[in-house]
Amino acid sequence: MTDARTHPNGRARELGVGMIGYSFMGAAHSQAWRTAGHFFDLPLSPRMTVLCGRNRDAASAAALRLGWDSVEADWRNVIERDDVGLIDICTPSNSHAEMAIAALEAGRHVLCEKPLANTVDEALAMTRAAEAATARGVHSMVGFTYRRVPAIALARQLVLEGAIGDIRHVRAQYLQDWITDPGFPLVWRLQKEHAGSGALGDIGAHIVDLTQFITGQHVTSVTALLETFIKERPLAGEASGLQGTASTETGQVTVDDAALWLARLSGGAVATYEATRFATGRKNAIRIEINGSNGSLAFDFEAMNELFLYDGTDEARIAGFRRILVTEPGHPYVDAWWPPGHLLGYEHGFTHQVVDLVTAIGAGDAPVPSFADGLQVQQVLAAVETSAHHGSWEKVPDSETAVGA
Ligand code: SOE
Repeated sequence: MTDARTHPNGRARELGVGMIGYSFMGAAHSQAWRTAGHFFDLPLSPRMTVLCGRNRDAASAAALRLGWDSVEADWRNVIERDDVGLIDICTPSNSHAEMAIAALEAGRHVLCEKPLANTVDEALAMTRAAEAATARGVHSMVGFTYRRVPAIALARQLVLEGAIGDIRHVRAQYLQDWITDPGFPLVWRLQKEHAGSGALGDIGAHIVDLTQFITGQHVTSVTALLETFIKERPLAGEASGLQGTASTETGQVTVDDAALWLARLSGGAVATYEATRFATGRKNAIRIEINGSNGSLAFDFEAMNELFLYDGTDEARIAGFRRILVTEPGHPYVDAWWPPGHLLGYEHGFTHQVVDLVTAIGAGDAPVPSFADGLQVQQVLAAVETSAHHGSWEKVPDSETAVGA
């Protein structure tokens, strides 16, 4: 069942949203729910019905700040509410499976932050629940938000149109530096029981999804190494988003600080991946370069409105990487925003994610990336971990086989 009452303005039915979690991702998702319907024509009108957090006082303060109508302290109550048709899961990844499966079984659409889960088994159970729910008209999506950055969506269009020919090389890096200080506390993202893995799942998952999205090829095998540079850190006092205060006691870091791997892709391309939170000076640099038989593409999220295209058919005298400022009305998602050259930012990807999700739900279509797509990324992450452990080349199982198993 979905809550879809007629909107007072008569234009679109309402879609009641219940969001669980309200930290960094919760704030980004709130911005998207607040904004999407004001800039894009949506078939349903999202209503920010309820925000959920275990600490009711903190959740109430967040609801007020972020624009939610009401508050619940127990996520099970959110799923039961008949004014909620969609559950948005913005909690640490160890809680995703239980929440998403319960929500889908209760007939609520689900948007779930990445990585889909902490293990392949959890992701598999979520995918099975999602596929059963789809048959009942209940939809789900995993939040690989960066797909919705206009320059990334344009890169995919160009590759699919054959602008750079056959893909030979994929080079992907996700570089951050927010834990380089050994005094930085042991926040949940550094604990395996909460986060599943470190840089690998938190940011490596994004570059797996992005490279597969842009190229249309999936990772078939990997060989990897993982490194944890700082093995013990002060326990966290207060933590919020990517910040936290340190206590005097210390604890073990149980995840990777950096993950590097080589991969083969299904269409014959070879790839290198690097995900680290120790790239001093790089704040949120998602760098992707793709070399094809006729040209290349290059992107860096720290200049997210730009895409570089090298056209190998250009005369040598004038050949070179061309900087495309991806702010033209004809570029993906851009028409709804500002005049050319008036740049978009980090939060726009989240708004586009809501737009794509609500558009698909309104049309009765299955949104992408699906939980099955999230499972496939999880299988790549698992193969990276196994490879790093054994020093082996690991095949990534075919996710359809895994789901049907
Ligand atoms: C922390 O590394 C983080 O917030 C990730 O969890 C997000 O997915 C990424 O978008 C920004 O960095």
